[in-house]
Amino acid sequence: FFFPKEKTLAVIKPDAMEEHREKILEEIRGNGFSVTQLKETVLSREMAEEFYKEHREKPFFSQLVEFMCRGPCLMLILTKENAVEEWRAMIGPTDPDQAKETSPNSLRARFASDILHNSVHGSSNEQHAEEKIRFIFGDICSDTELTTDGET
Ligand code: DGI
Repeated sequence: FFFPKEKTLAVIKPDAMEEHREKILEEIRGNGFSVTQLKETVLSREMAEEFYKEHREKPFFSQLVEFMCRGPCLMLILTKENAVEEWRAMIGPTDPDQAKETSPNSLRARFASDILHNSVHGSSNEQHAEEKIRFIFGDICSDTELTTDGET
């Protein structure tokens, strides 16, 4: 059987690293994602600004950048059929108050403290996933490939 695998970028943000990291990793694997790359990084201010450049004009941009570099993040490439959409569903809406209403089992509903400190990131579409994966991990994983389970 050939599965068209899709990749997405997941980030465990600084607020969730100490208390929730292991639980989040366990749930990622439990939901059938393969973690194909993983690295722990403290983002520089420049990297955080570039990572969230789409939000440069937003009133919360400086808070967001500050928060993202306040401690280590765990960056992961997740691989699965329909990975982008499935990881977004697992993390839930941006605002944990909304998440508690609409998706109480989501990671943000359970672990996020507010709309800024919301524990996890997930790419919103395939193009973003590819761009952010290349930005964080370099060019090694930027191709799309057909894989059989367990081999490339
Ligand atoms: O894709 P998301 O992370 O769900 O949401 P996004 O791309 O719209 O926003 C990126 C991050 O910016 C989000 O995870 C937290 C922060 N953010 C978004 N909207 C607000 C916000 N921070 C504050 N303080 N206020 C907001 O309205």
